[in-house]
Amino acid sequence: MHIADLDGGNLGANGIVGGGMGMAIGAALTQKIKKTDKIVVCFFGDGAVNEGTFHETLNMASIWKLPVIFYSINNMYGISTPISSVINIDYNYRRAASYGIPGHFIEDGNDLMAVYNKFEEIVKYVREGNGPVLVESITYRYLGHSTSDPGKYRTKEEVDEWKKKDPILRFEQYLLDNKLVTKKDIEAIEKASEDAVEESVKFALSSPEPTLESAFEDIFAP
Ligand SMILES: Cc1ncc(C[n+]2csc(CCOP(=O)(O)OP(=O)(O)O)c2C)c(N)n1
Ligand SMILES: [Mg+2]
Repeated sequence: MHIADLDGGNLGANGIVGGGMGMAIGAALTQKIKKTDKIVVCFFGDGAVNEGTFHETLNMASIWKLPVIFYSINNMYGISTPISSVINIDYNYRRAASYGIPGHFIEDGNDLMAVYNKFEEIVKYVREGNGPVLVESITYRYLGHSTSDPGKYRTKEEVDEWKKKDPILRFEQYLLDNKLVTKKDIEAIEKASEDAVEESVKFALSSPEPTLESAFEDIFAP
């Protein structure tokens, strides 16, 4: 979970639900002030949509017309809590109206090309300086929220149904059907991914423990 890749433009994930939203609009304000043509995409789960920061950041991004896409990943559960029990409307993207910004819905968030095409249109809109957008897509997670999640809030049948809509397998089929890759290419990609993970694990396990002093690095104290 706690990954970041600053060189690649990934500011990192956050253990505080909704914690990335304030950082996202800060990053978007930087782009606006510096007049770069960069935009920010802020990903968050359905569990974050009733946090105060959701409302505060969407409102501020709207009045300041910040170049940010708020991407609400609705897998229908915040840990074990069904989304329908905590919001009284069908979909969260409709809330965009209350901030005076566009709201977009991607019903099949497991259709990679549907997400890609929708984002192409939205990215263009945001990059042209029109301000923020709220997007919501529907998807699922097969495993528990964490290793301590026994998954008693949903049935095995429900999970199995969603596994049939797996976005990776469907995209693989799309690429094969359109003759963009061969089975061999796919095997090579899978092998390269597995090797990269193995190498990373080896690197992590063979790295020294961080020193106590490093806990005080990069801290701002006036
Ligand atoms: C501010 C805050 N409140 C509560 C928690 C405890 N918590 C961790 S994850 C989570 C729900 C997350 O829901 P969602 O983003 O939908 O994740 P999913 O269960 O789909 O993986 C909560 C309440 C937290 N980490 N931060
Ligand atoms: Mg969720």
